[in-house]
Amino acid sequence: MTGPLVVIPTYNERDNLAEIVARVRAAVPAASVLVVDDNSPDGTGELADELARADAAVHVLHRAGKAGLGAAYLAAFDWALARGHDPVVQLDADGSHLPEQLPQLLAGLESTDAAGRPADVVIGSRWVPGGAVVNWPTRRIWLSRAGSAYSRWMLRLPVRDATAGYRVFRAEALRDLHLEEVHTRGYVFQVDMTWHAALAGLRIVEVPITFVERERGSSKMSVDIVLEAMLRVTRWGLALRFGRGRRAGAHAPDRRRPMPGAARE
Ligand SMILES: Nc1nc2c(ncn2[C@@H]2O[C@H](COP(=O)(O)OP(=O)(O)OP(=O)(O)O)[C@@H](O)[C@H]2O)c(=O)[nH]1
Ligand SMILES: [Mg+2]
Repeated sequence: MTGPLVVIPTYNERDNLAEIVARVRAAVPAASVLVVDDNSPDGTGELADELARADAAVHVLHRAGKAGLGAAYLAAFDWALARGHDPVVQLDADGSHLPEQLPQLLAGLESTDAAGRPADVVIGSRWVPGGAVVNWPTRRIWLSRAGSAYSRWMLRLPVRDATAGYRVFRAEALRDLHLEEVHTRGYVFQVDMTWHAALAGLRIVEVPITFVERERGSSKMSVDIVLEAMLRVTRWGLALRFGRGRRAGAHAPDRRRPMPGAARE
């Protein structure tokens, strides 16, 4: 059981799940799906089980309770690596990430740089030329752009959309980026993963996507989440500048392939 795995974390996505799974399976028939449900009270987990019974390429990881997006993904990465899946895709259940664009993201892995190096990580990006956001209020656009710009500047990240949630990782990249050092569990997890990918010297490529605001179900985004992200990024950025060498807890500098512009001491 190898090949690509699309991980879909869910918390109360009963109205969205069946459609998104069907769209993923239609867009990339070779890809398996792993739904990671945090014991959603609305019955998303039971629905996921039904979908898994109907399609052998659909799997479900049930978790005890809501522990955050990052925790769900870290569990999913272990699951994927243990079973030999490659690459591993992150995709929201709410329809914001179009499965129909997944072939473009997967193709991004093969795009080479001047030295002939393929990508290790592909980010589906709203903020590169060709990227777009549909149905977002202006204030949400600015919040996202500002968050990305701040993270980019603070952590010297080589990406425009540091908070994006639509991503592809080579299995090898997940092994190289020191997941055991990723301690965030909320949405800042996405920035944390970008930061660790950069620290590990991985080649990150951004592919433009059209991001569509959810139509059904409710957002789990809150002021607390935004504040947590700002605080963490500020702390990491300060440690990067003024700490002794690198941020506390960062892994040893075994960067295989140093990347211009990547965060470094
Ligand atoms: N397993 C799990 N999934 C989660 C958790 N929090 C959010 N999710 C899922 O993660 C994905 C992204 O969450 P959203 O609520 O859409 O967050 P968002 O896209 O930043 O916010 P909106 O733009 O308002 O939708 C969705 O598929 C959620 O169901 C969690 O604690 N555990
Ligand atoms: Mg969403």
